Amino acid sequence: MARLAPEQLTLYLATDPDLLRGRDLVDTVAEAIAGGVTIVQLRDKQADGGPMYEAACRLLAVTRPAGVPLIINDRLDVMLASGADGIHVGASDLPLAKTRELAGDHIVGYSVNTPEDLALAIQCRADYIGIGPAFPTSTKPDARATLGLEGLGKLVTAAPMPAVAIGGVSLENCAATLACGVAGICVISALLNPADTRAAAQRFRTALGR
Ligand code: TZP
Ligand code: MG
Repeated sequence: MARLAPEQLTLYLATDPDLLRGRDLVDTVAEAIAGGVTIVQLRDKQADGGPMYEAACRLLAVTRPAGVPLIINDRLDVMLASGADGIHVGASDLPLAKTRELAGDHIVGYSVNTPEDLALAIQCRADYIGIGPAFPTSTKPDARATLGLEGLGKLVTAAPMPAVAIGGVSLENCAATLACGVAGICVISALLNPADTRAAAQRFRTALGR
């Protein structure tokens, strides 16, 4: 059985505690799912393992009943302990080969910015890749070179696994982004900056036409 259907990547929300501005994480994710988010990543670069584990368990209570996969950023221990659906790592995290080995049947996602990253993702059998940054973004200060639609398109075309575009994806550019061949888009600020995240997700689904 496939771990992840490409349709589940249509609208991917990655969370950021700084953008919640007092809103509850779980309530906000529930709103996002009600608006059409199809997959969620718990992403908190500052959190210790304990609070991140607790957040993952609380999130699973809303993602599981909705059939929405919950992916944990960076922290394989938190994924395994919470029973979340998958893990997303990048070049500076636990090596992808080790992550694949230890994650077993869980979903493994990998961040791709270069053909070399893609080669590793293929070799290590990543289930999906996040290609980016597609556009300039202020959410990730240490983001690598911006790819633009052309760079994104080249990597997508060469990728045998489903891909999402990440970095600066907005309502304005999401249709052109999807036209590059990605299975979906991964969004942080354009879903979390608006006070009404449910409405923002609905607008994305409309703009994507799927
Ligand atoms: N990886 C590449 S760009 C990025 C990450 C985590 C940030 C995406 O955030 P936003 O707000 O959707 O540009
Ligand atoms: Mg990482």
